[in-house]
This record gives sequence, C-alpha cells and structure tokens, in this order.
Amino acid sequence: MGSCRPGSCSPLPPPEVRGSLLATGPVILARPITLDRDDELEPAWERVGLPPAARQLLLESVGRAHLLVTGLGTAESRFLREVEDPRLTCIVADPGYRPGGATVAGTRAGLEALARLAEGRGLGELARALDVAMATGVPPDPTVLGARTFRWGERTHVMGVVNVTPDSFSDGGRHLEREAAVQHALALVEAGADLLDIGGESTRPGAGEVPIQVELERVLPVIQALRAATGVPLSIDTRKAEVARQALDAGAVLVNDVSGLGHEAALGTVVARAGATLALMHIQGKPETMQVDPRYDDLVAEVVESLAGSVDRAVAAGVRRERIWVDPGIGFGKTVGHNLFLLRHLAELRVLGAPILVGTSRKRFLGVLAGGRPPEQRLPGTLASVAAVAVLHGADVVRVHDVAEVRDALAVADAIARAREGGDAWGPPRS
Ligand code: PMM
Repeated sequence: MGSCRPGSCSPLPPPEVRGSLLATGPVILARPITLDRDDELEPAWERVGLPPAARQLLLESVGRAHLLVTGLGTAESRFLREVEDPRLTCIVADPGYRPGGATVAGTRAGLEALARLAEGRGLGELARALDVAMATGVPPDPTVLGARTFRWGERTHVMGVVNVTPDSFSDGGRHLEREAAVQHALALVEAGADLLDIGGESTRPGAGEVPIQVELERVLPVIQALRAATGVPLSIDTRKAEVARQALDAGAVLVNDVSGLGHEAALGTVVARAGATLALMHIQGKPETMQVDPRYDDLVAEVVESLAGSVDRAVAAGVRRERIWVDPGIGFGKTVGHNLFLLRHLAELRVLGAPILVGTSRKRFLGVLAGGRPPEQRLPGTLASVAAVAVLHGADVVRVHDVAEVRDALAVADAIARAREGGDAWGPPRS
C-alpha cells in the first residue's frame, strides 16, 4: 500500500489516460462526485476473511462511483440515454433545461464497460473523460525537486511562504529586509517546511505590478543565500519569465505562477529549458480587479477547464506533464462561498492528473468566517482549513505562513485520514 493515496490502490492508468483534457477540442468533463475508496472497502472484506484475489475482484464488481458529466454533445447524450446495463444508472439532462449534463453512477466494472462501449461507438472523448474520472483515486507520479522526491498520497506536504515585499519583514532598508527574509526562511526549514516559496511581488487583491528589476533585487539575493544554507527545494513565486529565468539560474527548482501562464506565455519555455517544475494557479481576472464581483456558471468545471488549458499551454511550451502542479487559486477572483465550495470539491481537480497545491493561509475568507479577524488572527482558521483539505484528500501540498503549527495540525489530520488499527480482527496495523 506504500505509495497509495487512501482513496485507491488500482494500477496506474496509462499516460494517455492521464493526458490532456482539452486535447480533442470541446471539453467533456466527468467529475467524480463520490468514488468508493479501496482502503475503506478492502479492510472490511479482509475482516470477514476474504483472500486478496477475491477482495480485488470485489473492488471491481461492487466498488461504485457517481460521476457528474458535462459538455456532452447530442450524440453522447443520446448514447447515455439509451444505456441498458443493470450495473449503471444514467440520468441525462433535459435538453430544454440545461443541455450537455448527465450523472452516471454504477460499479467500476460497469463504468469501465461503458467507456469501452462509448469508444466502440466513436465517442472517444466521452470514453476518455470516463477513464480519467475513474483514475482519480490513483496518486500522481512522484515529483523530484532537487535532491528530494515528493511521493504523493502518503501525507500532505508543506510549502513555507517567504514574501520579500517591503511591508513583510522590516522597514530597516533593503539589506536588513533581505537578512530578515533569509532568517525567517531558515526558521521555516527548522519548523519542517518541505519546500519554500519565495516571492517579490504581492498578488493580494488590489495589488499592482512590480517592475522586473525591483522583483529581481528582492528575490535573487534571498534565493542565493538560501541555496548556500539549505538543501530544501526553493520555489519562485512569479508571473514573469525573466524573473523565473534568473531565479532558476540562482538555484530555484520550481516556478509558482499565480496567472497559470496567462501573464507571460514565455514563462513556460523558461521552465521547460531549465527542466524545472511548474505550479499553475487558477485566477479569474487580474490581482488589481479580481475581487470585483467574481462570477461563475459552474465554478469547479470552469476552474478545471481553465487549469487544463494552462497545463496544455505548458506542455506545448515543452514542460513535461509530470513536472506540472495545479492550484485552484483560493481568493483569486472568488467570493467566500466560491472558496468554500472549491475546497469541498477539491478532489474533483484530480481529473487533471497533477499534484494539487492549495493556499488558504491567513486569507480573508477565513477572517470573515470567524467574525471578521485580521490576518494576524487567522491561524486557527488556517489550521482548520489545512486539516479539512488533508482529510478530504484534496491537497498534496499546502502553501502556508505558519509552518510549525501547520505541521502539527497535519500530523493529526493525516494520521486520522489513514488510521488502520481496528483491533485484532482487522489484522496487524498497516502504515
Ligand atoms: N496565494 C498567494 C500568493 N501566491 N501561489 C499559489 N500557488 N497559491 C496561492 O494560493 C497563492 C500563491 C497570496 O497569498 P500571500 O499574499 O499571503 O502570500
């Protein structure tokens, strides 16, 4: 069970299944609403004495999923309406109401058969969407960052935030500010950060763009000093290709682009040339205006489709698919309600086949929910949000300011999510 997410231990789907969602034009998206988890079903069958082969067979024949499918054309809608398989229940939207939607529920074997039937009828895009949805219980391939390998599904990883912006650390001048940033970053490493995210441009709501030279002057000395002082992988939080290029030269191994390659397309080429990893975040609008009345018709579908577009642009620029992370962009063109819905449905982003990064730390929605707390009083809310995404299996990496406290919260949340000691009848404890 070593590298398995609690959700599943099915064999990895072939790379073409986990490939682009957008490769074939209009998007048919199948999102897993619920997906039976192997690690919940299998121990129960072990508990009643079934051998491994029988348990595997049952997982296929009894394990179930409910999928929400959107973007269907007339042919696919007709195909689903006519399905006659006792293992499946398909409910297709009334074309007069909101066409193109359906729910498909059934056993894994039934859904697998449906995908093959769709393929045989020339409905390849639907077949592919079903395959992708059914593969979401499998963790993405590990990411190698510098000397470290991040294995997904075993625990939630922590990215420590190092903002090198004038108001962040000290008003004692540029040099003192850098020194303070480096000391702060090293304290985050000491507290257990798995990687550090260094940024020289605030992307908070209303923030304006910072000139390249200023951004470089802020982040480069910090990256250089940290590269010399620690082996923890370094990420550069920037939307700009030139800043990314120089940061990667200085020793960063990941570029965190809050614009999802929407700000400068050249950023993709820079990451590809360096063989680095790219985190692509969803944003609606630009930081200056993104919080002015954000609206969605189907929030999760729009975030997934936009991220799929970002992933495709990155791959077209030469970034290897297994070097891409995705992030729903909590607070970036979203209301409080949008943020909450996205966090609750985070696992649906698994259809993108990439590790999921999430940043909730100290954000405004946490303050609002707690009755109007300022950023320095949002630690309890931050801890609740990281524990929630860990237990919902939504996040592979959380981006946070308070690394020590978050590590403790995750130690508890991850342990509960993976608890295996049910007494002697449940067999020996499994890690
Ligand atoms: N949030 C901020 C900055 N960078 N990057 C990613 N990938 N995800 C985020 O949610 C994110 C980010 C803004 O937060 P800060 O101003 O507190 O650093």
